[in-house]
Amino acid sequence: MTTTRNRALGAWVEEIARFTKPDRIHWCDGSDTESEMLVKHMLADGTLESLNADTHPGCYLHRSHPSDVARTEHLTFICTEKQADTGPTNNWMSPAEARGKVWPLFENAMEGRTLYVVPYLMGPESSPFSKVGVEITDSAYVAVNMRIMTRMGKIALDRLGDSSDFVKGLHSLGDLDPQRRFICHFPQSKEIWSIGSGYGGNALLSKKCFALRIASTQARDEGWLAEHMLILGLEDPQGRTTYIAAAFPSACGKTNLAMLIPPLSQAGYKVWTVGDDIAWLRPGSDGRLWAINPENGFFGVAPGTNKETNPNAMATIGKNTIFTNVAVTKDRQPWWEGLGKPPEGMTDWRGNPYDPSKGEPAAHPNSRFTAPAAQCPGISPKFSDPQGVPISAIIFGGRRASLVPLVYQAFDWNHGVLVGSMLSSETTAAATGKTGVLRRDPMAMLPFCGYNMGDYLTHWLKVGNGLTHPPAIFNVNWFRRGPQREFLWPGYGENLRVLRWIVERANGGANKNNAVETPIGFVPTADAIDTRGLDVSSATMQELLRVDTAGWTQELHDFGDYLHKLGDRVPSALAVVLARIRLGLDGAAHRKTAKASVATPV
Ligand code: OXD
Ligand code: MN
Repeated sequence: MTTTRNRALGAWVEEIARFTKPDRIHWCDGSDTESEMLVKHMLADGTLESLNADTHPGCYLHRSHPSDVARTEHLTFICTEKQADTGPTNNWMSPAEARGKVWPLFENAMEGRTLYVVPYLMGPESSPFSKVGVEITDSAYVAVNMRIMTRMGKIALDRLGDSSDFVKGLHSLGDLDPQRRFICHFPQSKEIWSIGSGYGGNALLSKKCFALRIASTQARDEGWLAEHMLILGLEDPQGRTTYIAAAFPSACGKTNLAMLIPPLSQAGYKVWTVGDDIAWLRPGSDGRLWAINPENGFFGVAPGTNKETNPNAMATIGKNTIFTNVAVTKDRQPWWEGLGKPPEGMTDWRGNPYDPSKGEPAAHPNSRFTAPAAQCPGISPKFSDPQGVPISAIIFGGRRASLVPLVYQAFDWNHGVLVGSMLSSETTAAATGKTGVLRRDPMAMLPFCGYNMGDYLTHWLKVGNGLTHPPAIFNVNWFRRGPQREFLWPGYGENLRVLRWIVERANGGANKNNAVETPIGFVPTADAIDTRGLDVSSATMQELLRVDTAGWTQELHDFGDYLHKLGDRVPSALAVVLARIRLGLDGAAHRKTAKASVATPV
């Protein structure tokens, strides 16, 4: 039985139900009563566990299967007729192969289970830029997470009306065997098939699958950008707010930056959170780039989150939050590494008594919270603005122990696209077991770009060159280390000092007093970043802002090799900018040698 008058949707649900054979079908309306009913069932069957209702009202714990604890990039496929359209950075499967290999796994997969139809809206309710998706899932946990992460239920069906323009996401837990786990994307038909995982980006199909992989292809076709970016508004003491979008690879502190609380020394400034993970950016009729956050909640990494690193996140997750794979204290409070000394008598993320002597973390390093955006104390008043916010600056950043300065500004849009495409980050121990392995991650979109990366970079050039007032583009690196591997920059709230320089540059144009031109871009002058009250010496500041000519020559050489690997669809305009920067570096190296030879008495 369907509860929709939308013919395309009704027919699709019937087709899937015939094949997957659920015991019952439930159409999600997104109401409180429905959520309470789902939670009650999950508490009864053990999918959820209750948490301390005094300290964490409305919060629950879920433990995923221990083999299903993160996105699985090697099992994630883009399914296009031609492999070249998927490109060298994605796993490719032809639609025919997917039909032969993945589709049969759905047969009878929902026997004994409920099929939930989850209609959802990506973006603010009345925004012309919002899009509708429908996820069919056999996981009630997914349904309640989707209710937090998106505008879910009736609101989406109302928006859809009788249109057949929606992204179809089919998800089943299957048997959770990694051998039978696939996450397939069909950009042409705007479909997603995910089987064998109940976790995060693999299962909440609105997020990485739709809002990035499928949306990036829609954006290419429709002239906009779907990006792995936070969005924030920085309000200055005069009450002017400047909006910034920033792309960082996973595990570089995006949520922390999006929710930054200025330290006391920066009183008068305020950061407003518009989004922490995804931005849909559109050229406006005024020639500027406008951004909406398509999501409605935060799916953040728990470990490392505490009152010092991210007080706003801590306030956000105090109620109505689902915790996944965290540890739990004796009095049933959620716990993770970063919250201080482990209390006695804890249960670890697998549900076993926690034994600290084993040296293993109590919470899984990728344990998460799913929390409503509206609960964030710093949520922007523009969060649900149908037009979104105008972006004045775009920031790229990665985790680099050496070479990359604390901040620099690209010369122009095309150079900014090069800077974004050069984005790279050193992996953390938690992710790979090896520290310091450099992973190239153009625009932080390596796992999320739904088409050929060369075409994607071409599209970036096209969108920016069509803007009369493009955002200024910057690169930041909070993670520079000194000789003892100590961090040179304090990071966290103090990053506001760098944001202030960025906003000043973006708003004031070329103010020669606050930057010097170097071969790699504009770098702050020695005193352009406010370091008052910081334990950062001027020598350290100099080191943080130094442009190491020889190091950059090598970096650009290595990047040239990488661009080559991205294939022949990389835009030649990018190679031209690269050559220009290399020439500038050669000139600087030459001037240095000449100066040295003049200075050295013979
Ligand atoms: C995320 C990610 O979960 O980028 O947001 O991995
Ligand atoms: Mn992300």
